Parts: sequence; C-alpha cells; structure tokens
Amino acid sequence: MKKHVRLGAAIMLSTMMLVAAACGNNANEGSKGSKPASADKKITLGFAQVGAESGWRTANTNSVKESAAEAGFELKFSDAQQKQENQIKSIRSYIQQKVDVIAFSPVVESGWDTVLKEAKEAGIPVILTDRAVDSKDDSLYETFIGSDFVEEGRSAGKWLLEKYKDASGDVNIVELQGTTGSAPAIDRKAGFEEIIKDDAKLKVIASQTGDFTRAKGKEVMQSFLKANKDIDVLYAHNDDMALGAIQAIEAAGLKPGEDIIIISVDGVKDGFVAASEGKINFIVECNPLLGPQLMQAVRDVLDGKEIEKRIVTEEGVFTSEDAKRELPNRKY
Ligand code: GYE
Repeated sequence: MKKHVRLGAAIMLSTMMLVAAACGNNANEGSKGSKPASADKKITLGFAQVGAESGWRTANTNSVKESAAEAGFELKFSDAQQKQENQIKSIRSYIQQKVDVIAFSPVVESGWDTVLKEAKEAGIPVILTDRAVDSKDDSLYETFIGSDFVEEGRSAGKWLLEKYKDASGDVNIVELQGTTGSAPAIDRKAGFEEIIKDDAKLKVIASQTGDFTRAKGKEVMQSFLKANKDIDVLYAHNDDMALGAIQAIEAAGLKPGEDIIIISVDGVKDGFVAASEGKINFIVECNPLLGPQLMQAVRDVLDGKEIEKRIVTEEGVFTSEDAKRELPNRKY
C-alpha cells in the first residue's frame, strides 16, 4: 500500500515537473518572440466554392464557414454553381477587395494559371482546398489541402478485385464519373482502372459523367440500364450519384446491392443509410471537413511559417456492416 502511495506521489511530482517545464518553455517563447502577424488584425479570407452539388459539398461548406467563424476570420464566400467562369469572377473580385488570403476548390483542373498569376502579382496568397489544379508552376499557390483521389479509386478497385477473385465469367461494370475535367473524376477513374486491369474479367462496359449530382446519376443510370442487359456492378464517383442510380435501379425492378453491386465514394450520412440497408456495398470515405486545416494554413501562411505544399486528409473505407455500426456517429 505504502509503496503505491509513494509511487503515486513520485508520478505526480514528475508530472508537475513536466508541466512546469512545458509552461517555462512557453513563457520563454512568449518573451523572446513577437506576436504572430495574423494576430494583429482581423483576417479576411475569400473562399470560392464549387457549388452545392452534393451532400459532401454541403458538409464542406459548413465546415469552412464554422471554422472561419471559430478562428475569428471575416469570410467572403461565393458559390460558383459548378462553373469555372463564376469561380474566376469571384477570385478576381477577392483580388480587387484586397482580401488577405484566397482559398478555393477548383471545379476543374485546367485553366487557372492566368487568374492565379493575377493573385500572385497582387501579393495575395492562394490556398487550394479539396481539388487540385494542373498548373506546372506550383509557386502560384501555397498548398493543396485535400484527399488523395487516386488512392480512393484504388481502394474501390481493390475491394472489387477481392470480391470477384474466384468468380468465373465476365463482371460487367458501369461507371458514373464525377464532373468532367475535375480532379476527383480524373483520379478516381485512374486509380480504379489501375487496380482492376489486373483481372481481365473485370470489364467497364459503360462510363459517363453524372456531374456528382443525384439527378444526373439517376438519369445516366436509366440510360445504362436501357442499353445494357447484364450490369453486375456500379462504380459511382460519389454517394449522391449512387443514390440517384439506386432510384433508377429500383424503378427498373432490380435490387440495388444484390442484383447490382454498388461501390461509391464520400461517406456522407445518406450514403451510410443506403449502405446500412445493404443498397450500397462499399463506400470509400472522402473527408469534407477541411475547414480547421484550412484556417490553420491561412494563419501559418500569414505568419510566414513553412507550410507543406501538399496536405493529405486521412480517411477510411466501409462495407455495409461497417456502415451499420458507424451510422449513429456520422455528423454530415
Ligand atoms: O466527392 C463530390 C463532390 O471534390 C471531393 O465533389 C470532392 C467531390 C466529392 O461533389 O461529392
């Protein structure tokens, strides 16, 4: 007993010493360093969002707005309705308004150099969130915060490869691509193809864009079903398109998740509901909650700190069973 008391006291003492040492360090830092630049004035952040095309996007917008408010930043927010020209207009207006930092999620990969150069000449740092640009000159932006979409496509492909490894005969796959020319559509397609090419019986028999929306997902799936008698698998680049497709599959008298195996990407709440009902078989998560990392990056850039050119978000994968367990915890 006594021994325990003594041990406890020793632990407490060393903890106190550690805490004191840590406090001492902070105090030292405080006295020698000056206040960070970002603490001097109210920071204005201009954020040019893609649109409101999906559950993922809504969660992403909320995360940006909430985190900006928490950080005490003034947020200027615009919704480009999935049109590049609208995003370019917003970025130009942020340059004119002399915001401190511009952040945006580029709707497509190409065609940004001119406006990015304008921001650079105006001395306004740019942060990319969620989607990448294909600019050769990476001095045009400070960092790109977002998921590894190629890896997401690979995860989808790996699950399918494993599922059909002992099957005989062709596996006919239809693919609903995201917005044409967008980083997630290009990369999720490429990652998936890279994996499934190892098994000749896995065949993509039709692939078309559904623009990341439910309405388009439904419409394109209807045409896939009309044109193809024997669809085994649907690979949808996001949950919303998968959810639209599920309506088309059910309307055609088929059972989603059984007659047609469904894989999607994102992991928003509605996707999880469908997965827990067995209608989606596999979801690759893509985390939309980028707000906190973005606000940190804004501060770091303004404080002149070194910042990684690429900040990758962490995410997981979920089967129908996992989705059932995880559903009560999904916040978005
Ligand atoms: O997967 C999709 C959204 O860029 C990662 O955009 C994002 C994608 C997301 O519309 O649902």
